[in-house]
Amino acid sequence: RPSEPCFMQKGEENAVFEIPDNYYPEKYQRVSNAIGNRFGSDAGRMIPIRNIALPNLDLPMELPYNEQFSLFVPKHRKLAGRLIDIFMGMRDVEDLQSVCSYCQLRINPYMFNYCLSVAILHRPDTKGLSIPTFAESFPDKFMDPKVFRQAREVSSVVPSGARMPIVIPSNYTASDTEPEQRVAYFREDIGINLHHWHWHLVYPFDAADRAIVNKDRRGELFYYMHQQIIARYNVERMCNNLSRVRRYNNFRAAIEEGYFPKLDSTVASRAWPPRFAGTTIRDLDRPVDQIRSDVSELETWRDRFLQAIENMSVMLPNGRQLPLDEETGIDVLGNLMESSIISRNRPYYGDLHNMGHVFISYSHDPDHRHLEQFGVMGDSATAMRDPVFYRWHAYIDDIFHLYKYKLTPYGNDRLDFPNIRVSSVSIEGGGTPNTLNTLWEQSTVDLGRGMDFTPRGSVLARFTHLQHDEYNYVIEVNNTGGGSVMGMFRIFIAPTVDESGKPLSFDEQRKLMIELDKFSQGVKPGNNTIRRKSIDSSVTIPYERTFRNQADRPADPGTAGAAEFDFCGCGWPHHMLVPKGTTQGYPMVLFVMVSNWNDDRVEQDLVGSCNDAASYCGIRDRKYPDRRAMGFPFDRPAPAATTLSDFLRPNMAVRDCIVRFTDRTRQRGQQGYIDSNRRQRSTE
Ligand code: CUO
Repeated sequence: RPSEPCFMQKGEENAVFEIPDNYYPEKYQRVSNAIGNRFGSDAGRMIPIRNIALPNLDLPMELPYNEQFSLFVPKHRKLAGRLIDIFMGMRDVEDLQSVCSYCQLRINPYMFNYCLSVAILHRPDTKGLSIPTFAESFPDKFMDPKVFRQAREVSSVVPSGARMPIVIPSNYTASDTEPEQRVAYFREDIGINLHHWHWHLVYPFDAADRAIVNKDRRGELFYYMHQQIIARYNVERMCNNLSRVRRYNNFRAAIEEGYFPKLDSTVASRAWPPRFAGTTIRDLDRPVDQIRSDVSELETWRDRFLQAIENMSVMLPNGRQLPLDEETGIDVLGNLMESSIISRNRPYYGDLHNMGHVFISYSHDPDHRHLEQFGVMGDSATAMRDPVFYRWHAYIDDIFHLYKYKLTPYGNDRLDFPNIRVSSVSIEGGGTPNTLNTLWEQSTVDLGRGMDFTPRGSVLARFTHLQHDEYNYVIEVNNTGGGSVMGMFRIFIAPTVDESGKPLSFDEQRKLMIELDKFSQGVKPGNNTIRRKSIDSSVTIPYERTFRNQADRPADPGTAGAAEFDFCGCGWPHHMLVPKGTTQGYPMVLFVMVSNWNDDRVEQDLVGSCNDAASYCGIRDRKYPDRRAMGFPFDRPAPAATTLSDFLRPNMAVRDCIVRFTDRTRQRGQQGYIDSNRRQRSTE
């Protein structure tokens, strides 16, 4: 679309750029006037684009316009790195606008969107600029293509004001015969996939400018954010009568799980390839992607990791050894594993995690004989849909755990908080105490921006997702010291029994601990009752931020909420804070620990930065706001503790609670329910 604006101000959705004729690709130059007139007719404001001497774009243009783009493919990474440099290097916003206008119809749209997003996020003069959420720009990565056919019909037949939302079916990728389908609501959740895409946007692993990659504790955050995904997924599986995910640790064995994504790429005009059950990864030789790698290479890299952990030291390129200490070891391993450009030795430890994605995503066509592109595992916006994502990341996670097993367990000096006693923790909500309630909810998202049809205007689609009733944590803390102190409150939840109903050992349970919240709070001498709302979680971002619905956007375009950009789009979607539970009530244990904020705090100014989902995403331009290891106190084993109660100290407390799921559907913004049995299950 020649007029698609790169940088418009809020409220200027109708603005149209006046693009110099020579910026149009040759095939359009003769008709550029007609194109300008067509889009200009409903324009609110014409914005002239500066005609500048353009940088050399040959390298990024090597990726064909109509192809998929993957950060995991080394060649694509190289092209994207170059384009990010170009965008970062433009003198000012006007010049950036010019080069964007030129790129718009020439550069692969997925790569263009990614690189521009990274640049906007990191250029000092564009921080705070708003760009459309990825689900609006590329809805084809998130939902059933049938929706788009309907959307086209709706948009051409029904006037903008009278359009009813299109219903996106849930549960459409497999039948109930496939047990994995029981957790499809998690894997295919739009908010979860958006979070994952945003996370990798905020923490790119490749760019010529090291500062973009070299963020505080980014390797450790790679480990922790994905560890939490696995913990959450495992709990979700256990709620659905499935066992915890099996690691994909034998690269020669067939992958039992198949996945048929039922997504179409509108850019590539292709369906995303499926992976049949029982597929084995094979040696890759795809000259078109400049990939040539044998499965044995993955095994070599894996063995070197295991060796490094065994020795607790990493081989450096100069032959010296770098000890993996307890402070920074996990960060070093995370950067080696992903692997990012700040890997301490990429030639030796290779590209294990990324190439795992690549091998799996090309397993249906490893030598390109069928001219197929990669499967969903190749794209951070779609990877979490596939059951194998969790098998791969469970394996990656296991390697990190091997390192954690080598560390000295936390002693009282690290766990205690003298004079602070947590006498109880509980949950209060609308109904029964210590009960968390979950249900289905229907919400709307605007597809208008990602649909290339006329007339323009919003096209709302309605989708169903898990939701919970909001609740409060109530924590009773007694301070027997002489003065007020600051405490860091760490709240987790985990299942109590395993798949067969047996109580979980401490070591199993700690790996299933889901972080729910973390906050600092003053504790005065004597008894304190602390109430904390679930909606204030440090893990999640509100629904409005995940989807940035037109309807939900703040009314005043000048407010911070409206202007905050994609860093703030990173955060676990709030509607997925609580696992689904079961209709009978799934037993879980809530845990709270108060640690000494004086030991944990990081001195920094947080004014103006979006810091409300810091647990999994960190804080923009700041240090990770907690000095302890991520996942503390459950990141290390505690051999002395057989059960969670053995582990407890006076400054910790637990509460048995249940998560009760009700199979009903609520409309977002309404209190009432509609009966699930009457829920519309398809768009037909
Ligand atoms: Cu997020 Cu494998 O790192 O997908």
